[in-house]
Amino acid sequence: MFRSFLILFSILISVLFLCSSEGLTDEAFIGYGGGGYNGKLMIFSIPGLELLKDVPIGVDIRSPVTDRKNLFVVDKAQDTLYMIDLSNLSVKKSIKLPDYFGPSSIAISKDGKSIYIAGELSGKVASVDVDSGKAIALALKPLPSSPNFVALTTDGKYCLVSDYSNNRILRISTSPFKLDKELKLRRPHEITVTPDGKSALVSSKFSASLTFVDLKDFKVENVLKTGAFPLDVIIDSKGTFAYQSQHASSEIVKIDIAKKEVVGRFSVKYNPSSISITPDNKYLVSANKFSTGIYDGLNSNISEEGGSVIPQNMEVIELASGKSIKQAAVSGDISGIIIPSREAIKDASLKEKGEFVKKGSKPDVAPKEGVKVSYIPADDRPPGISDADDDAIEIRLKALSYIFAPNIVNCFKGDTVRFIITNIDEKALYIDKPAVVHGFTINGFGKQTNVLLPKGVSAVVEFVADKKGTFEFYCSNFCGPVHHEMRGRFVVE
Ligand SMILES: [Cu+2]
Repeated sequence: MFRSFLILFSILISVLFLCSSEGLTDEAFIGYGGGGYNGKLMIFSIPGLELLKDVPIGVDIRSPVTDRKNLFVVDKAQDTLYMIDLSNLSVKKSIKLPDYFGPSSIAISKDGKSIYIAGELSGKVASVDVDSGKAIALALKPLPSSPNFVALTTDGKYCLVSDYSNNRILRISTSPFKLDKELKLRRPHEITVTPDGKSALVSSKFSASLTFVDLKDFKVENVLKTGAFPLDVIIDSKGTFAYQSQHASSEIVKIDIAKKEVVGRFSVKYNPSSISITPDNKYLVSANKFSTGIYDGLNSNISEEGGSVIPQNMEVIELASGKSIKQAAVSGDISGIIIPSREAIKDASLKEKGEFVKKGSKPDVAPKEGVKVSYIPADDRPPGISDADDDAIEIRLKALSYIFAPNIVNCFKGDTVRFIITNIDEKALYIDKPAVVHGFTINGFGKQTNVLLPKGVSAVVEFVADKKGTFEFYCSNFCGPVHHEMRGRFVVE
C-alpha cells in the first residue's frame, strides 16, 4: 500500500515538474530580437514570452538574420556587423563597416556567404563578404538618402532597398554590386520578397497601404489599402499569407497574397512595429510600443527627480483563433525578431527562466563604465550652444516627435562637449501618447552618447570630441511612425 502510494506520489511529482518546465516544451520556439539601445541580443520563448537570455553585444543592436549556424546583427551606433555563434552565443567575428555607415537592416544570401546592409545614416548600402570581412559600399544619390530596409530576391541576384528620404525603392544587382533601377513609392518602410520570387511586398507608411511590386519588370503591380501607418510586413512559411503591422491603429492585417486581398485583422494592445511568425505558422509575435497603462506597476523612476520609462512590450497572437494569448513588458527597443526552426537551436544553456522586466527594476539604460551620462531636473532654457563656466561646450537640444532642435550643432576637435537633451513632447503626431520616450545616440560616439530621454528630466551626455567629422545623431528609441526621421548632425571641425 505504502509502495503504491510512493509510486503514485513520484508520478505526480514528475507530472508537476514537466508542467513547470513549460517555457521550453516541444510547442515552444525561440525568438531572437535585436534589443536596440540596450545593446543586447534578446532571446525569449514563444508563446511563453519568457526571457531566456540577454547577451550584451554592443551599443544599438538591430536586425538579426541567421544562416542556421550563426546569427548576424548590426550595431547602428558603432558601424559594426557581428557574427554570433548560435551554439554558444559567443561573438565569433566582428566586421567593421565603413565609418559613419549607420547600419539599420540586414539581408543574408542563401549560402550565408554574403550579407547586404542598409546604411540608413550614411545613405549607403554595403555588400559584405562574410569570410574575408571585406565590405563594398555603394553611395546612393541624391543625398540625403535613407536606405533603412533591405531584402534579397530569391535568386540572390538583387537586393531591394527602401529609401524613405527619396520616396523610392531601389534594385541593386549583387554581382557586380551596383544600382540597377529605382521605383517611386511613397515613404517605403519594411520590404519582403514572396517565396516564389515573383513579388516584393512593401509597407508604404504614409499611404496606409501594402504595395505589390512585380519583380520581373520591377513595377508596381497593385496597391492594397490596409491600415494606419503600416510598418513591418512578413510572410508565412508557405507563402500564402502576409501579415502587416499597423502602427497607429494597433492591429495586424492578414493578406491573401494570391488574391491580393485583406482577409483578416487581429487587434494588438499597443502600437505594433516589428512582427514575426513561428515556422509552423501558429503564432505571430508583435513588438509593440507605448504600453501606457497596463504596465504601470513596472514603471521605474529613472532618477530621484522624476521621469519614468514606460516599458515597451511584446504580444503573442495565436493565428488560428486570432486571440492574443500572451503579453510581456520588455526592456530595450526590440527591432527585428527572427524565429529559427527548432533544429537550428543547439544552445543547451537556454534554460534560464525569467521575466523581461522585473517589478521595481531600473530601466535597462545603465551608463557604461567610464561614460558620463546622467539625468538632471528638466532644463527649461532655450535650445542652443554656449560656453559653460567649466570651459565645456554646452549644447542644449530639445527632443520632440519627430525632431531634435537644433538639428545641426558643431564644435572643434578636442572640445569637451556637454549635451543637455530635454524631451518636450506633447504628443507623438497622430498618437496621443504624451509620455513617449525618445532616445539619443551619436553614430561614431555610440558608447559615450547612448541615452534614453523620458519626460520630466534632461539627459546630460558629456565627452571629448576627439575626432573630426560629421556625425549623425538619431533617436534610438522607437517613438512613432516617423521615428526613423528624427535625426540631426554633429559636426566636429
Ligand atoms: Cu524619437
